[in-house]
Amino acid sequence: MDLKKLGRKVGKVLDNAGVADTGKHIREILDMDFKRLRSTVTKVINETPIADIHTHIYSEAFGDLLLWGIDELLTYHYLVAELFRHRPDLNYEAYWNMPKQKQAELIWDELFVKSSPISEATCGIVTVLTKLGLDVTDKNLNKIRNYFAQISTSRYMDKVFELSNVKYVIMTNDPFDKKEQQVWNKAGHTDTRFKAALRIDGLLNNYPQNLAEINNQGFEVKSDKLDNSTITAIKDFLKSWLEKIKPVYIATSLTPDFRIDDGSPASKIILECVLPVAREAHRPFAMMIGVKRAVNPALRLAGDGVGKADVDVVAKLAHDWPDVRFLVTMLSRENQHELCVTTRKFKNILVFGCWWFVNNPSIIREITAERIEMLGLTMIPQHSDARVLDQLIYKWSHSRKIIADILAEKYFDITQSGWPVIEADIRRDVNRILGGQLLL
Ligand code: FIX
Ligand code: ZN
Repeated sequence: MDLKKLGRKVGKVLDNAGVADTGKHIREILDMDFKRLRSTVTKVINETPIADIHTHIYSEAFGDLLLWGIDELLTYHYLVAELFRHRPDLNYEAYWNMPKQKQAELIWDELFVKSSPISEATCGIVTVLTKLGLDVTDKNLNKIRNYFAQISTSRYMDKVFELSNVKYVIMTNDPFDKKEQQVWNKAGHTDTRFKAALRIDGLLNNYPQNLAEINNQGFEVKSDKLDNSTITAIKDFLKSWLEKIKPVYIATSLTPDFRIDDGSPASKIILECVLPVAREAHRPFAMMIGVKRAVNPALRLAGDGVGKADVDVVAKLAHDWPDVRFLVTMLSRENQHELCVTTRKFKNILVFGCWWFVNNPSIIREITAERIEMLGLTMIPQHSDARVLDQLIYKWSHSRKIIADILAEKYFDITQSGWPVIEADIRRDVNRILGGQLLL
């Protein structure tokens, strides 16, 4: 007898016996075939407000650091890299000397009019425009621009948060950025949809260049040697920014060849400044590992590359600093499996997101399935890395779909072995991995 029929029969008996709830439960359990399960999982994932733990977008208080609208979407560095694939004849400087409007028109023409927008970054823009209800059939960029011209920043921001169902984003806040300093040194910002993260690449990866700035901010640091007084000054610098912006975590990106035991200034600052301060302030330290900056400098932001990194760095830090939480994401596809295994060994590692070059559907699917199989519901499957506000719409629409597919498969597997799965369970689990619970 098939389960559905059995479910209805047993449920009816229980109804008649006056225990309707149990009856409903039984029907729910036995009636949950894959399609039904997937649509329930999809519904729950779409209804769950997302905590987006890594972005490069800002609240309105940060003025023109906040990017939004079609021209910003089109000139996103992912599309700049693709433009030069389509137009190898194009001179880099000629492109950078163009006004943004012209750059956007060129990219629209090459990647959307003369070609089909099927790459992840181009199809993302199609998703944004259609989710906004705009007609793209005539591929008329100026008509699209009219839409953005007639809506205010704050109304559009509300719309984006509503359409993407994101409850808050965590920014990437650079203590060396002059515009950011102006905001934080004055009133700061009050939009609770935007939480802060203290990004310290400038301290670790460009220490000599930022020395003067640290001194300007009133912390006496010396150039060449990281002696005790400089170490103390750097710690005070970090503490002052923790106080000023109240970040959810301290973060940095690291190159593939980064080592924590090579005595380099970066490793010394991490071991003697960052981790002691993070531990004292109960703030996680987020490491985004595997980026090769400026592989092709002519492409500017679009010129960064990737390399396989040494996961032992993560294991050593997690081992040596058991009372510090490490949020870790790695850029290379080849690092993902080893990172999962290492994460199983250290309860103070929290893996998050499919970062940048692995933020593509085929790879998100692979990484997310592997993580669920090895880490269950103790990882954060995705972050958007949005640089343009509107990107929240497509990055979450695309990722929600993939995560829903994989979760549905996993739930289906256990239901087939007779494990009860009800909507409330799914909602609890999804809120855990996407709702920000794991960060608490
Ligand atoms: O280091 C980072 O946070 C990277 O995400 C960025 O540097 C990168 O440019 C980016 O936008 C990736 O999506
Ligand atoms: Zn980023």
